[in-house]
Amino acid sequence: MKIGLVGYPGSGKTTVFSALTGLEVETGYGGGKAHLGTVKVPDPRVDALASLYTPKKTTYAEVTFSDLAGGHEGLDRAVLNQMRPLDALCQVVRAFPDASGDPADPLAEIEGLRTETILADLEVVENRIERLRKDRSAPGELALLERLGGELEAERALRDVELGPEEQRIVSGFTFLSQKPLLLVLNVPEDRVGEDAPAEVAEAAAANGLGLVVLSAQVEMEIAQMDDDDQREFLESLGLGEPARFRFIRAAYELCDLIAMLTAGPDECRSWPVARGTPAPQAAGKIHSDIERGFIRAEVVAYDDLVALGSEAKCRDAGKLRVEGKNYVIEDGDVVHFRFNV
Ligand SMILES: Nc1nc2c(ncn2[C@@H]2O[C@H](COP(=O)(O)OP(=O)(O)O)[C@@H](O)[C@H]2O)c(=O)[nH]1
Ligand SMILES: [Mg+2]
Repeated sequence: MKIGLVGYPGSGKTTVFSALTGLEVETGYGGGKAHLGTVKVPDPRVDALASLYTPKKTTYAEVTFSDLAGGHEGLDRAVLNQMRPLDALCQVVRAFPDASGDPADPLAEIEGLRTETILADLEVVENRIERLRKDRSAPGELALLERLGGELEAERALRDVELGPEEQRIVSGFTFLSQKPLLLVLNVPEDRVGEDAPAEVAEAAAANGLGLVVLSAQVEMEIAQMDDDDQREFLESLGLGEPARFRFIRAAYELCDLIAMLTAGPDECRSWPVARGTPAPQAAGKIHSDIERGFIRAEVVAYDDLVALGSEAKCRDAGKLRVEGKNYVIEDGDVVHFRFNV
């Protein structure tokens, strides 16, 4: 899963990237390089399992963030095209006055990216329609694209257009930008970290059906560079339980429609990223292809039950340990042992 930090120049993308990854990369207008970094997804459930099992190793799910190159002129085609291979987009929106004193206009940035992605998609749709009208090879696809073209002209993002499974299949090859899951990240001034988003920004997010995370990239970067004790002390002084970037990483993870499958034992406690709706054998295949091939059954306890009762043995006694077959769909927070045979 690759999640892109996108947005206007100077909105704070590279600063957010540094805060997330701990990598020191050049910010500001000199920082025109693309960066990739892998980040652990903080999950208190994994921490709780680790204190229950005291395993040799504790492993969190990971996601990869990319900070796109260039874009000094705004959201030009080169920048938009870099978004195509990404699974999801997080738009960093500037809400702090920049060094030149330029006031922030978060609504204009949100509307700007929306418009640019819709226009880029419309261009792709129109080119394809023209081709299909000439060669008459795919009437079904033509009809679908004409419908999507109408939606885009009416300024609707494709993520808001309902598609059947077959339509979804046709559309998936186009890497439409306005169809990608999108999360808004409002980058606020240092003295507003504890506050809610301004009402008009919250309303814009809600109207577009988008998630919204408020943080200060500057503050998050400073926190990320402190040692653990200083971090804890600093967060307490701000009245915060955890850095805002943890909330952001979890929201970005959920944006990709990933859930956490948990495994626990004396060797390792671990969270595995699994696409929502994955049946047990395929989920087991994330751990090892042998387990998928030789899948017999999954023994499952819900995380909440395990933590409430304190051990798998107690879950078994209380009838909370379920034995599931190959059609079982893994749920978020399932703690699983797979039985298999190779
Ligand atoms: N005051 C303040 N400055 C920030 C914040 N985030 C980024 N900046 C500054 O804004 C400038 C542009 O940031 P950068 O991360 O390079 O933006 P990008 O062009 O979106 O990658 C840099 O000088 C940053 O130090 C913030 O939260 N507060
Ligand atoms: Mg940058």
